[in-house]
Amino acid sequence: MDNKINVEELLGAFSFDGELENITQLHDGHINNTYRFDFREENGELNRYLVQELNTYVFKDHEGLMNNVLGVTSHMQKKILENGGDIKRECLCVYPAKDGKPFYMDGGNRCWRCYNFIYDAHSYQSVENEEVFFNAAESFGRFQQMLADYPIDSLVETIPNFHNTVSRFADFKKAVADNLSGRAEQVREEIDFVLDREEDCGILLKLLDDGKLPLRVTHNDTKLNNVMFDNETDKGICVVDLDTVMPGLSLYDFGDSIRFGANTAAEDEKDVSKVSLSLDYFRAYTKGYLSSAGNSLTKEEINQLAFSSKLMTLECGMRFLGDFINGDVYFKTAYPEHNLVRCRTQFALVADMEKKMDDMKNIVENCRKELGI
Ligand code: GN1
Ligand code: MG
Repeated sequence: MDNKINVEELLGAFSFDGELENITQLHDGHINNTYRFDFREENGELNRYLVQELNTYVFKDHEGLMNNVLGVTSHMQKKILENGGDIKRECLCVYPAKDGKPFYMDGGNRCWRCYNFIYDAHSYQSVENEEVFFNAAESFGRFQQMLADYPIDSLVETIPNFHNTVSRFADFKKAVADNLSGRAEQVREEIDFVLDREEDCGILLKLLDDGKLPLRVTHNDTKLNNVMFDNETDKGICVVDLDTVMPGLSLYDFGDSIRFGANTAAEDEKDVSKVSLSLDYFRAYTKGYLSSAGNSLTKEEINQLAFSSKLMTLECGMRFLGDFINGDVYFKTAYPEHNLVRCRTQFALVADMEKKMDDMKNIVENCRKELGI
């Protein structure tokens, strides 16, 4: 996506209150382009909006996606209001375009949407202490609880087979076979790392097929920076980035959180010796998640929490490596080897989790007992 935006056109497309004062690009995600628009009213009041360009290469069905987002946010807003909460701080709110649609297609066929900007809140790019991660877990657990009674069949799959690790594995093998960028030869070791773990890819899907794991409404992109934390209390107040809310396994959400947050290094750390799984962070997240969502989880879901962390890390690494081999067409990259660096951190983390799998399972078991679940 190109970075130029036609401000005049966007000002005409949505109803903003006040005079435009400032536009700031926010650089959090790997997929969409995000801006904060600041408007000043005559009485001095500042109104901030989150304006986002949806990546339509990644999300082919923008209409279905925005209907999902409208549906789940309305559902959550009702619950938040019933609990006396503040929807503009605890939930994303879609501000429709002037034509009433939840998005706006500009003259260049780019898709835009507008949300409330969550005030007095911040996000984290990495876990700073156990409490932060515990609070993130509580937020994602609560999020799942709020959507537990949402009509799952009304959701479209915004990216088909998003966490289907068997089809991800097949896509990966195809990327290697096609070798569109000609880069496959230089990453033989990384390719073999994935191929050696084919069996892991089918484990959760087999449990789902056998009726041993339930399908739920899940977030599917539970990175730490998709939670907004209150500036005063540092509690997680709002889960954002709802583009991949779809039917899925609770384990996808748990595992992906661990992948990102319990890594002692950044997702794109070049020195892989810094990468490891923090068992303390793993424990903190497990406690937070089980204390908010634990009662509704089945025994088998709890049994698979540790394994799901490894599987989601493997999946993400395989996606980064596949994209590197495809020529960096999916994830935004800041330099040519970026996806390769990212996949190496993921594989180093998988290898460390394999060593620590028994410890991780014991932690889950102890947390479960402690909480009486
Ligand atoms: C993408 O957009 P962002 O940065 O929250 C990706 C996730 C990956 C993540 C890796 C729609 O998430 O699946 O886990 O990057 N989102 C999509 O950092 O592909
Ligand atoms: Mg995001």
